[in-house]
Amino acid sequence: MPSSPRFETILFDIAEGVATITLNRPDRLNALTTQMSKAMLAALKTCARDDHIRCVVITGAGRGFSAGQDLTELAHTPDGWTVGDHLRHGYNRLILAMHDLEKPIIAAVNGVAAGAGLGVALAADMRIASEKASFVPAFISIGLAPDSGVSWHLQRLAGPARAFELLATGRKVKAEEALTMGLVNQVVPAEALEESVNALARQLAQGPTRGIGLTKRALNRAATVSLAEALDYEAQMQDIAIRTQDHREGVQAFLEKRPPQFTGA
Ligand code: T3D
Repeated sequence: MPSSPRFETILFDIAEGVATITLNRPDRLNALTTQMSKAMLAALKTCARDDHIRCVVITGAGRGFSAGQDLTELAHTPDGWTVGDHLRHGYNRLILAMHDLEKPIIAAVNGVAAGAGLGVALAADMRIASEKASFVPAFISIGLAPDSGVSWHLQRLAGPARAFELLATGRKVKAEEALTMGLVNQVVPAEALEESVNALARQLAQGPTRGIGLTKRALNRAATVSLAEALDYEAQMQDIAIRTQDHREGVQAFLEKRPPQFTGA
């Protein structure tokens, strides 16, 4: 079993095939610093490399998920850096790493997810929200346009009219409304969040990891191409999936009328 790498500002824990990244600045509602987004990116690279890790959970310590960019740091970008540079070196890499990781990512949204914190939550493959969670597209409240992939993800999840409304007004969306909008998969009582997420994460971590990764690739591709191209890409993914051990095990288990034992290979 691999040991868990140590980072400052985030906690990184690996157990039973599940890596948990906990944003860990609870007194600042886990507002994101440059150091923190670098640590998250390093943790995601470990998740990509390590075959023992078959599912990733991202959550926040304390009462918040993440309040987005730390606004005290935003005021102190290095000389000569534009905010665009900061985004290109930080959040853009982080959001793309989440998008490209061929393993499932669950955001366990324990509290408020604002600005770039909303971007991180929306870039996960699934969101399980505590009933205490809320979603705040905080950008416009400080005169900014969306970043961290929020323009891309929010309109795909909630539709363009709702995305515009939320991004243009900055209105807070509570957990139950987020569920009706399709922003989250499930809302659970705060005290049940950890167990609900753990159960789902363990289930995914025991699944056919390569098939799940190829599913993620197919969905990502289908979001931006024509039907003909999506069909062709599905065929390519299936050519890969059919050669996995887990495919063989799935068929064998079906024929033998027993539960499959997937290994991720
Ligand atoms: O450089 C770039 O890359 C640009 C990228 C920008 C991406 C972005 O994320 S822009 C959006 C940045 N985020 C915000 O503007 C959100 C600011 N925060 C809030 O609006 C509210 O805090 C929340 C709605 C998120 C939560 O409200 P509430 O009432 O539950 O908590 P609070 O009392 O406001 O916050 C608790 C503490 O956290 C408080 O500190 P204190 O007074 O107890 O010492 C507050 O100042 C601090 N905090 C909250 N958000 C941030 C923050 N500190 C620094 N940065 C924050 N973003």
